[in-house]
Amino acid sequence: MADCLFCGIVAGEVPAEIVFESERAVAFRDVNPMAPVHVLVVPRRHIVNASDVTSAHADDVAALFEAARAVAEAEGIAAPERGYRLVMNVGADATNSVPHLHVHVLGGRSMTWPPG
Ligand code: DGP
Repeated sequence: MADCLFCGIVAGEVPAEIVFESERAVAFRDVNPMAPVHVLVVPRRHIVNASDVTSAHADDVAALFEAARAVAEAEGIAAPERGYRLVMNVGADATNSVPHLHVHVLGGRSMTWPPG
């Protein structure tokens, strides 16, 4: 989609440190990491956010979770030995800033609950 930052990364038009790619998903390091491992997993297909997901996106959403697991394994934070947090922000109160569906994969340190 034109003017979408993450579509630009998926297309290779915007630089990013890509750590995993599959047919339907791309993973790259967050430019502003909140943890030793902070990777964003996005569908290649433009979907605005989690509240826009329908059954028509089932393959894309499955690909997101498969990619997140692959990232966790590659980064050495997979459960049960370590563990990680998956976050999807939706809307202003959640500080959602990029309107292209993405999962934050956060790990490499102990997390607090509830989140701040
Ligand atoms: P969210 O709040 O869930 O919309 O998070 C968007 C994330 O995207 C935020 O953690 C920072 C990251 N981000 C913003 N611009 C860029 C960029 O140009 N490159 C990369 N790699 N990450 C970005």
